[in-house]
Amino acid sequence: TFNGTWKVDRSENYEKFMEQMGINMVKRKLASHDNLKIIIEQSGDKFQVKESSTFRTVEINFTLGVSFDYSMADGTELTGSWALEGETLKGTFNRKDNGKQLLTTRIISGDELIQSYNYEGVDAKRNFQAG
Ligand code: MYR
Repeated sequence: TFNGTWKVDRSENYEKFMEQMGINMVKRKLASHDNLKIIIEQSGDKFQVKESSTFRTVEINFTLGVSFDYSMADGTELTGSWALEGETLKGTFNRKDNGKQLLTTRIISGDELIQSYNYEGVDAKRNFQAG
């Protein structure tokens, strides 16, 4: 289950990923220490995600397989959906400004939640711990 409170512990290649996303250096520096916390509550195919960070607090509600809009902390807008494939949540999103695809996954591995990100050939990963 993905349910729980997850706090980011460490990131791999996240700055390169943000750079590929076109996020400027000042914002990248801030975002690499964003203390991101997500609280996930799944019930059936419906998810509620409460996201909080040094930037903002937002609540996102979505249903597996159903497209929704999501604004990134810097205002970049995405549209897309999550699907469950086996034990892996797979997110397929497109930027509204340029149509390019952002792929992301969430898996539980041991006591961590690992989220991967891919945009235009650059992969990154963030590991979250229960907290
Ligand atoms: C959620 O399930 O948390 C809401 C939907 C998330 C959409 C995809 C998240 C990608 C976030 C990318 C952050 C990028 C910083 C450059």
